[in-house]
Amino acid sequence: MRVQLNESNKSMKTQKSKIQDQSKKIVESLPYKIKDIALAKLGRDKIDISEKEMPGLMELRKKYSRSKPLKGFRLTGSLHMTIETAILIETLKDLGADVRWASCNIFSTQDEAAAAIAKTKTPVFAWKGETLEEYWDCTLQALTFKNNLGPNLIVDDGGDATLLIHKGFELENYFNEHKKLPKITSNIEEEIVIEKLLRKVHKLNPNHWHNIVPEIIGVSEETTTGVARLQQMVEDATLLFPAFNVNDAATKSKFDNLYGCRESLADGIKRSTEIMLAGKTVVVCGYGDVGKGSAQSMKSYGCKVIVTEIDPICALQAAMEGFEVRRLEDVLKRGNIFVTTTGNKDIITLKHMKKMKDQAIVCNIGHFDNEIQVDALNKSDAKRDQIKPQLDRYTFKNGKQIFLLAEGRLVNLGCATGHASFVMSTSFSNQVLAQLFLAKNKPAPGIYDLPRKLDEEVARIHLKHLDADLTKLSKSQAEYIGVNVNGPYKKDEYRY
Ligand code: NAD
Ligand code: RBV
Repeated sequence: MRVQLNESNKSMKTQKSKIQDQSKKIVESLPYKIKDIALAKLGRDKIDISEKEMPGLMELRKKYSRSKPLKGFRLTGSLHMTIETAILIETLKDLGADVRWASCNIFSTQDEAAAAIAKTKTPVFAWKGETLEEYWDCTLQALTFKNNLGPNLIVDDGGDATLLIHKGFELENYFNEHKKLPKITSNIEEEIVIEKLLRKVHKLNPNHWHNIVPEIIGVSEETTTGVARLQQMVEDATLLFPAFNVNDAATKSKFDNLYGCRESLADGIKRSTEIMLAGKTVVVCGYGDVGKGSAQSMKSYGCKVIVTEIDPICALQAAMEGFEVRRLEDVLKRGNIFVTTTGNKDIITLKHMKKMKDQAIVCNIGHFDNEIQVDALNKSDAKRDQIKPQLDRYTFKNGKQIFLLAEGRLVNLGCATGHASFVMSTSFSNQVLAQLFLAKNKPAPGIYDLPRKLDEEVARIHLKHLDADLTKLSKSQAEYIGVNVNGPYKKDEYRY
């Protein structure tokens, strides 16, 4: 999809970057900020092992490490600081980029991965268990290069780096128009944190975001929710730079979201609770790509799976896979485990949790924690006991107890280590291809998709690793079905 920006934003894009005010640093100069550099050896060992499971990234290194197509580009990443991401970072560096990194979730960092990256003198700002203030400080650190310069390229997951820039830009616009800053009116904790941080930046340099935006070539977005945010910005005509939709590459969403969650959901639940899954009733809210993987996973463990959906097509798919399709209200007393996978808000409310049966487990694998009403639960009369980090037990007044995993944040990354390396290799190969596309083409603002041919290339590389033999299409067969012998083999609309 390609959508143009409105006129005012376009003229902004052509403005020359103003001279940076170097006297006041936007952030403290730090080589990195992580949990413990002594974990670097463990991180490096894990990276060495995982590299063998990430053939796509290794192939891209082989292809491009000599020509260094990302040389001269400042690149900010805001994506879970895991072992797989460490291998992505080292690929981007191998291709020449000057990289700074933060995680995109307060619980998803693998501290050993961050340590291994810090050890290579790459500025990384991430540790497991950040506060919200720390999280947004880390995002700002990742976005701020030497002399207060911003990035040329961004790898985003969920859109937080993109959001901070846009909010900062908007605040400066308000100030320029009204000669004062607006009052903070939000009552959402995270929004208040962001607004306060932006006011701190504004005090140091009232033009900081206007200075850095003209030098941003584009962002590549990893996940469904981040893409939805970008599409909203395009509709509102507020998107300030081009964006590449990595999520909707077939070799991303039809693999990572599905097969990745099929393994990492169970990993998160079991590492956290150590519960026997067989025989349990699991309610999976949402039956998109993540929901399909999650439901299949739980079924394979011997669980009885119930699906909730709003979309009749997805609901019918679930029913034809043999899942019971019900409304959440009607199965609160039946479920032992509840998983949200919708990318939507308020899926499991406080009212729902109050009605669940004793010892129910509640978790979310969607990108943001607002799928479950965690704030309301914390403000309710339920008593909270932390059993261990990312495992909380709530006891209601009537003595009934439920468990909440990862405080409602994505359970596979909060309670385990996210997806396995192989499937992240397909996702991250698309990330690298997107970055190469942005750096080379410097496209006009809009949202771009990966050409199907490259998607097929990503799949081809990974097929080799699984010892699979692909059938060769003959010339006459190709003509008969109307495709090229060398692909692409499907039309853009094909859904897989
Ligand atoms: P999707 O759009 O394919 O699926 C979401 C589904 O939820 C849709 O079918 C939609 O109809 C349904 N839904 C929406 N509101 C609902 C409601 N009120 N009740 C029941 N169902 C409802 O999206 P996806 O690719 O499956 O991604 C889902 C979420 O997971 C996103 O936030 C995405 O960013 C995130 N994600 C997380 C991981 C991870 O590793 N944790 C991996 C990939 C994606
Ligand atoms: N995800 N990353 C990992 N191991 O680094 N695991 C999952 C990892 C990504 C996945 O691509 C998904 O779209 C995103 O996390 C949601 O934030």
